[in-house]
Amino acid sequence: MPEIEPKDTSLKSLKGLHLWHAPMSSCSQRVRITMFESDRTFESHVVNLEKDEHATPEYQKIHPKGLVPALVEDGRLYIESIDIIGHIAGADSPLARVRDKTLLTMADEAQLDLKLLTFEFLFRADPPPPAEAVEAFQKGHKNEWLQQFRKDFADGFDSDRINDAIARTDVGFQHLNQVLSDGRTYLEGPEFTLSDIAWMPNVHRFKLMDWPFGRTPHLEAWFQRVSERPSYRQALVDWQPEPAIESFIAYTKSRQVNGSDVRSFPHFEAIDASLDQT
Ligand SMILES: N[C@@H](CCC(=O)N[C@@H](CS)C(=O)NCC(=O)O)C(=O)O
Repeated sequence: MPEIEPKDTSLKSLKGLHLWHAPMSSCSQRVRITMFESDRTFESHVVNLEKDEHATPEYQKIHPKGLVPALVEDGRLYIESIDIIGHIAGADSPLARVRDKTLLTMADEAQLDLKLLTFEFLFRADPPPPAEAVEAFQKGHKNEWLQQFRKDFADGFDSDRINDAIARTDVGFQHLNQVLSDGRTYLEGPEFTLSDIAWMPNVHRFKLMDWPFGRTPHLEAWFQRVSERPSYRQALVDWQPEPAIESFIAYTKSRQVNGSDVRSFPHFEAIDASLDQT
């Protein structure tokens, strides 16, 4: 669903590119990388997700699901990060030379597992929000799926749900590793494209959890290459608040010490056990 009719009709009079985004949201990161790689400048509207600014009536008039990112170009509103990056790059650009969109669709579908695992393995580092903030979010945010997700997070996710998300994420990364195993430089071949951009934030995110990327060496080498691009620093790394990253790293270490990190879940335990037997 790339373009939608704005409920907030004032958006129709905006000129140029306007992006509603959040510093550490993976969907926003891929949009900013595309902006940078396409040499586009935009007016930045930061939505503070930690302060639940996406639960305000004003923001939900911009994005009907109350999510980031949202893009307005010359009065036309676009949501869904994969559609947005295609729109920014333009159909005829080298970035858009993506053969069959499989890897873009996979990146889109990986979002829910990335979200669950981010909340579990990174955001749990923060103290739980005060009761008033929880109530205000539940009252204000109209996205029922997100309301339920927040409740599940507060109650503690079921360990099978976490393990299933880990297993699906691993299947995705194994697939990318397989694609790259023919020695290609980028996911679609010799050229850097939107497929690379779509996956850069995901690999970056899982590195914060100390995901075992040693099992997918071609993917690891690809990430090393793409993370040397100026867009990675300027559109992703430079937007991250340093204290948040330090807290994630410390939290990941603490879960490793107490044996509750990503690698301790049955999916990886089973793989490690089978490797021990070979
Ligand atoms: N499929 C959507 C997903 C958008 C989405 O889930 N955005 C996240 C950030 S990456 C968000 O707004 N999360 C708010 C929350 O978790 O409360 C897209 O690709 O744009």
